[in-house]
Amino acid sequence: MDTSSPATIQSLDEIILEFYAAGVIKLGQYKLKSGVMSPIYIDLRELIGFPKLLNTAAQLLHNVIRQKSSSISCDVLCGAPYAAVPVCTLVTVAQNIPMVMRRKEVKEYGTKKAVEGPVKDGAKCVIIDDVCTSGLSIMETATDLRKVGLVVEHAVILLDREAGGPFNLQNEGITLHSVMTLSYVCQTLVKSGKLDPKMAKQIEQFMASQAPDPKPQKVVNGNGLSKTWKQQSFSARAEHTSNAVAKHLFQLMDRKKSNLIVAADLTSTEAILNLADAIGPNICAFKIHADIIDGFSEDFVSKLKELSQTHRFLIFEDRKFSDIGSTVARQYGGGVFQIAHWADMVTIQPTPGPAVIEGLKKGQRSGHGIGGALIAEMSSKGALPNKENVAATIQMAHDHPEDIMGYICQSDIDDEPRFVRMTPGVHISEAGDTLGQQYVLPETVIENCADAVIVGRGITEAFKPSEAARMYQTRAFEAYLKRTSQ
Ligand code: 5BU
Repeated sequence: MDTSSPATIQSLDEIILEFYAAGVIKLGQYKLKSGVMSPIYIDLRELIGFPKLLNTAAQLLHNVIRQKSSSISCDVLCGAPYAAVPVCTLVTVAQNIPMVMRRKEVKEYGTKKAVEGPVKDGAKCVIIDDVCTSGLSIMETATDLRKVGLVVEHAVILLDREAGGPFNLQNEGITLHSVMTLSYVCQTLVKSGKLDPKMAKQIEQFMASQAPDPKPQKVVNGNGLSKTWKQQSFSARAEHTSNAVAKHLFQLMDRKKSNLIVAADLTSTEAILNLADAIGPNICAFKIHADIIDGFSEDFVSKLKELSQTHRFLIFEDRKFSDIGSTVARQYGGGVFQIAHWADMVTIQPTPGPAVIEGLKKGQRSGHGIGGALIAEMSSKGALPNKENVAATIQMAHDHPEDIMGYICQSDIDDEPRFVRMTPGVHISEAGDTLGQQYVLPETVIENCADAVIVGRGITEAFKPSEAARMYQTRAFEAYLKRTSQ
C-alpha cells in the first residue's frame, strides 16, 4: 500500500471518505463471489456515476505504476472485466499506454476473440482491477491474456481485502500492488466517526477468519525463558520464518484451525476433485502423487487450483525429488506433470545433497520459492535414517531457509521454530498396513514432533470421508492447542 508521505496519507483518507459518501464503500451484509457474507462491501462499479471520483481512482492507480516503473514494465494494460474497464481506460490515457479488453463471454460469431485490442506476442501486460479478495478473478483474466501470448507479471488494484490474494497471485507469477488495504479503509472510517468501533471489530474478526493476519507474539514463558518451538503458536512462528510458503502455512493453520494435510492417494481425477471439495474446509494442504492419477491433465490442475482458492488450502505434490540438479530441474519445471506450475509444496529427498535444491530452484516457475519439504525420516518399517543423515538434512534446511519450508519427520529432530514439521503414518487405528506403513495416533505425533499430520487412508477409506476429516482436524488441532498451552 502506498502511504509513503504524509500528504499521500492525508489525501488517501479524504478520498476514502469521498468513496464512502458516494456509496462506493458500503457497510451492511453482502455476499461475496466466494459465497461468504461480508460486513463491508466495496463496489467500484458505482464510480462510473461520479466522474471526478472515477478520475481520482485512475490517478491513484496511475501513481502506483509510475512510482514502481523500475519494477513494473508495461507495454499494454488490461482492465479486468467489467468493473475495472472504465477506470483502466482513464489510466490508458494518462499513461499513454495502449489497452486490451478481455471478454468474459466469447462471441459465437465474428472473430470469436477472448481478448480484443493490440495483442503482441511477448508484450508485458499489467492487469488493472478494483478489488482483490483471493485473487481468483485476476487469475482468470491473466489466464486468458497468457493464452494469447501476453506476459502477465503484475496487477495493480485499488483495494486489497487481505484475504490471501497477494500470496495466491505470487504463486502464479503475478505481483500484486494495491493502493489501499481493507484495514486501512476501516481505520479511516473509524477515525472520522463513520464507522462504529464495535462494527470495526466485527469487520476485523471477519477478516481474521478469512485471511492470514500475522500478529507478532512474544515468545517467552511467564518466567521469562524462551519458549521451545513446540510451545510457540503457529502465528508466532510465522513471524520467525522468511520462507513465504512456511509463513503462509503457519498463518493458514492458525486461521483455519486446521493442521490436517490429507494424502489424496486416489487414482481418478473426479474422485480427487470431489474429495478436495468435500474436505477442503477442514484441511490446510492437499497432498497428491501426480504420477498415480489416471488422466492427469491441465484441466484437472486448473480445477484443483480453483478449489484450493475457494477452500484456502495449499497443493502439495509428494514427488520425493531425488536426483542430480539438472534432472530435477526438468522433472520439476517441465515434463508431463509441469509440477512447478501448480504445486505450492513438494517433498525432497536429501540424499543427493544441496544440488537437489539448486536444481529445483532452476526449474522454479512460481514467485514464492519451491516450498520444499525435506524428508528427514520416513514412516515405513525399516526406513534407513541414521544420525549423520538426519544431521546433514537439518544442515541443508538451515542453509536454504528461503527454499525449505519444513521437514517430513517422525521424531523431534530440530530446535529451530521457523520450519513446519509434517508427519505421515497417522491413523486412529495403529495397526499399520501389509506393505510396511506404520501408524501412530494424531495426538501422539503432535505431542512428539509434528505441527501437521498427514492422513491418507484414515480419511479416503472412511465410510464418510468428510466426517473423518472433521474428526482428524479436531483431534490434531486440539493436540496442538494442548501442546502450546504447556
Ligand atoms: P496413508 O494412507 O495415511 O498411509 O498415506 C500416507 C501418505 O503419506 C502416502 O501418500 C505416502 O506416500 C506418504 N508418505 C508416507 O506415508 N510416509 C513417508 O515417510 C512419506 C510419505 Br515421506
